[in-house]
Amino acid sequence: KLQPLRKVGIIGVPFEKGQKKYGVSVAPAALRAAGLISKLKEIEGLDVKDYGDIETPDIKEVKVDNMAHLALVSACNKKLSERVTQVLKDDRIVVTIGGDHSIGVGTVDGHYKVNEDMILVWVDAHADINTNKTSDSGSVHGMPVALLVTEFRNYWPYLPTMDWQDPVFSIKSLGYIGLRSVDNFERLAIEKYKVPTFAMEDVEEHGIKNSIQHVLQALDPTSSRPIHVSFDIDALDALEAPSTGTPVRGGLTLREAICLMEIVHATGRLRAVDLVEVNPAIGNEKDRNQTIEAGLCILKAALGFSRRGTAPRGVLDLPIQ
Ligand code: EXY
Ligand code: MN
Ligand code: MN
Repeated sequence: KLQPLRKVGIIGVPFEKGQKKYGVSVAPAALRAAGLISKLKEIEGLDVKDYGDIETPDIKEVKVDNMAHLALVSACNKKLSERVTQVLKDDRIVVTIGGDHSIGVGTVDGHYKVNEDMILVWVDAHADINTNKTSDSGSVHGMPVALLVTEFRNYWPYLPTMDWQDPVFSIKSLGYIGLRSVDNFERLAIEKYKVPTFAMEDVEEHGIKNSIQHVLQALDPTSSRPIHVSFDIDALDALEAPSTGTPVRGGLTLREAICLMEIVHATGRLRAVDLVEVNPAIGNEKDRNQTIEAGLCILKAALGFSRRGTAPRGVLDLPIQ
């Protein structure tokens, strides 16, 4: 049986070539400057180690139809995957700070190599399951799920530079929460493969608590499998997290996101969490601070911070005069 882990490893990924806007690459630095490490260390009993940033080498681009910067995306994710594997082998929960959502390829690939029975909860306004044939934008941050799942093999052409990544993760181990901007073929994929999906109207109907519980139950009825949460900050309503590249109104509140993460934490089976698409270069200072603060709250909830507060350990009374 999986035991709760109280050790975490942080990886920063200053990468933004999976989409077109400047700024998502500065998120790891901005989150660190906002006290990410020290705030996580304040959580009772949590051992935090910073594994630093993944640097992407300067390499020659390859040409693939409707797929921008594939060689760079690939190089970054290859290094990231190896680092994620290392952190998990060190017996730590891996916390990856993006970067755009194309880095989900590396985090899930690296996690799968350690825990083949992992389940993946993709929390996002978008489904990120386009192929280069179905994508309107050609941006790889809209494609990571399609690259990862073995059932999609035949929908892809040969992808130069991607030989290191053999898609072995099954779409049967994937669930979605927060969707509200889904392309036609993405919806077809969700229906064809019966992906447990709580889009915003489903969250509306069932509440956030039942939504995440249903997804976890559907993917893992015996409550025994390691959990990976890939959290795109644009899952939050654009009013709560304005500094992001593809904002969509009508999303989760920060309270709902915290609640979701608290439930995942309570399982004791969280092994990997990604926080992606924070873009400190979008909006004004208030927008930036609000978005970063929301990101920190979400990570803290995932790692055991309690809104109820925590009494000092082993102490039975207040200090006497
Ligand atoms: N579905 C659209 C596309 O493929 O271009 C939008 C994708 C946005 C992806 C973001 C960050 O989650
Ligand atoms: Mn995304
Ligand atoms: Mn998104």
